[in-house]
Amino acid sequence: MADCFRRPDPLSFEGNVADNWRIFEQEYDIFIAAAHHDKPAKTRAYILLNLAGPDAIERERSFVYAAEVRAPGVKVPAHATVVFDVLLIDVFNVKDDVQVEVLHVPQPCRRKSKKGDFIRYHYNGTFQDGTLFDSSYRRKSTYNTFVGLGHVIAGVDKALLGVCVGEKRHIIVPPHLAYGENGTSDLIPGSAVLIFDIHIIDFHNPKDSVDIHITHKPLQCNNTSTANDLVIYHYNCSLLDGTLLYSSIDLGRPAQATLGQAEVIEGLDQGLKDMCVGEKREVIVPPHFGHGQNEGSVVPADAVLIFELELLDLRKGVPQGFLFVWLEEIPDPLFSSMDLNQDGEVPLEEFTAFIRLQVSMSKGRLHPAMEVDVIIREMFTSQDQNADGRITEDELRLQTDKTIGHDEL
Ligand SMILES: [Ca+2]
Ligand SMILES: [Ca+2]
Repeated sequence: MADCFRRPDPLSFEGNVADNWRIFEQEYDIFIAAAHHDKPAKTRAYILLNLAGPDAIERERSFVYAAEVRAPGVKVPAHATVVFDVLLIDVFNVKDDVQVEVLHVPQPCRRKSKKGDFIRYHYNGTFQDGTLFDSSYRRKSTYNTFVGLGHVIAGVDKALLGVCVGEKRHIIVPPHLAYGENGTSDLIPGSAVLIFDIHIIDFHNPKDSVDIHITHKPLQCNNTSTANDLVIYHYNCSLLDGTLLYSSIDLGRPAQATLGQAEVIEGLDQGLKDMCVGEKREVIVPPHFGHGQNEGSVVPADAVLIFELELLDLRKGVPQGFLFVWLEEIPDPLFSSMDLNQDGEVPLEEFTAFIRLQVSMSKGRLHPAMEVDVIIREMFTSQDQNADGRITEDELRLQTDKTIGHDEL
């Protein structure tokens, strides 16, 4: 039957169609939806000719059709031979399934779509005579839907299963797997065979996690990124069809972010963790770890993103809300350690010298994403409670951080 689904050459014939039925009957066990070919497409009255049993009800329906298209005021006399002028529009068999021709499968194909996935695809929809009835390209927006759950016509729903990202398919959907005998609105006439050329842009499953592929791991990897660290990195962010959305190269400088503090989308935050300097990765971020259903100026709604990452530098961090942490035991007594000249008060210069000394001896760590002088001045200001420009012993307070188990300045 496969050949029956090739778009037929328009088959126009005049004369008594009953004679022509016989011709078809010998060749096909098919239905033909036929139309009066000199009427404009939108006003075509479709009829069904059952070529398997041309003497049955379908013939009566043909007569109704003949009556409908007659000139106004003209009656079809009883026992008249009705002459049809027929153009072959669609050919299909009620037993036919959707027919799928795979035109292109990109390699590698990480995985194939399955029931419950959410898919974004472009398509052109045409009738068998080549008329375009719908196109996502014309709307400049992909069609987005769940697969295999009956959200689209049965034929398309089935043809969207088992596809790869980037795959192109030519699919032919018989009317019983599309809009049936009735069609829909003005767009699809009854009993129409629909042809879709589809291009899969991406798909994901709502249960997908962030997919991390390490593409280069340096031999030396002692220190890896974790929450609160400042990471400095290059990145490209693209859609799965290869469209580049953002690139740190275009910005002219590397990007930076403090991990674990919602400075970047969650998927990127995850993708930048446990990374060592010099490491390269490909990170695939499903929309629920990205921009979700929000349509951005650059990122389409429900889009899967792919990041190519290279970690350039890593500065170990401090817990959220802190400016400085001790890496060793706090000097005891703290105030007299800080009061370098032992005059009973600590002005900003002395405080700065003390903190810088702790950092240079790796006894303490400052917030990695801020200017050192800015942090130290902020720390000083919060300790100098009466704001007279010096810290005294009774002013000094420590802040408790339960996550690292001791008190901090
Ligand atoms: Ca002093
Ligand atoms: Ca003071």
